[in-house]
Amino acid sequence: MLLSKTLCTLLAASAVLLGGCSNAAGGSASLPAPPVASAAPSASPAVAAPSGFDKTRSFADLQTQVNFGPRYSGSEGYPKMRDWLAKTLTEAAGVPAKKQDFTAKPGDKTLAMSNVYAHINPDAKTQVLLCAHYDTRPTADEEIDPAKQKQAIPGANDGASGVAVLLEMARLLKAKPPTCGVQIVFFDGEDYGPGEAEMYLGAKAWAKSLPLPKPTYAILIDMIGDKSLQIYREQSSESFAPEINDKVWNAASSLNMSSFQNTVKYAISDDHIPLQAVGIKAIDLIDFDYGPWHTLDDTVAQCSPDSLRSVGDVLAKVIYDEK
Ligand code: 1BN
Ligand code: ZN
Repeated sequence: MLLSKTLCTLLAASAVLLGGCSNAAGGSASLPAPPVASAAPSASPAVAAPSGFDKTRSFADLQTQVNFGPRYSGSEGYPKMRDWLAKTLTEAAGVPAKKQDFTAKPGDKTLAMSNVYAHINPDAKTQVLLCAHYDTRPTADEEIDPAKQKQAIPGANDGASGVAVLLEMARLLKAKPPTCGVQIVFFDGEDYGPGEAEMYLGAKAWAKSLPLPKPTYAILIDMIGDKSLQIYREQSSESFAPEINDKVWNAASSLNMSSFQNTVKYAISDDHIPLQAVGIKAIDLIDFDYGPWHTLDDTVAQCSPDSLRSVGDVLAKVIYDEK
């Protein structure tokens, strides 16, 4: 069964469901307001200074990935992406990136896949897992033209955006080490498909063997680079780990991030579900109101450096606030 907006797992959150399964782009969302640094100490709570997240470098990482072409196991761009990712993560985090190799059997295929990860500050008591998928969907299922449906998506937002934010996070954490430990994990096979039985393959492999110690909690980011960024609390995250959603939305509020909407909107199946299944408090930050979802129009032109920075600044606040 193919995924579609009308069948999508979405749903539930009836009272707060504002837009059903539609995800028309170009809605009324506005770009996030940049954090304002206060000039002098004051009695009122200061607005936090920007984290140092370099949105230009992060956006360049997004562009680099798209330049590889489609990035699913078996594609030409896949080994280029995987090897670039391991090298770039190693340099960014200042610790060697590792690979968790696994064999996936989607449908009648047998495919080699790899999760790529690094562990910063492994001896800390609190361990936060930050994750994103680096593969891209082999089929543009949401195109209307059947000929286009057979083509692979560019995956600028759905794939490259999450990776771009976490690589820049790794650079931040290297420059200014956090008190907590941070596990950065890039999942393969999230979007293989066509149906959900052939998706979330890297997250399932990770959850099965947990190559790193079980984290205190996990934050997944997916499709967070679009120009009109609006991130709502996701329903499964809210049900399973409301306190982690609270950490994120409190951080967003303290940074005056208008792109973080403090209501539940969608229930999305994603890589956080296999993590939750093994008892990890995992949430998904995702902007599912994205018109070009699973189409050939999921391009760099749909994405914005400011959106990457908004998410990076919020994640940085969450991480640096951990003791
Ligand atoms: C997220 C990005 N997903 C796929 N690409 C997961 C998903 C599955 C989203 C089903 C909606 C419906
Ligand atoms: Zn996708």
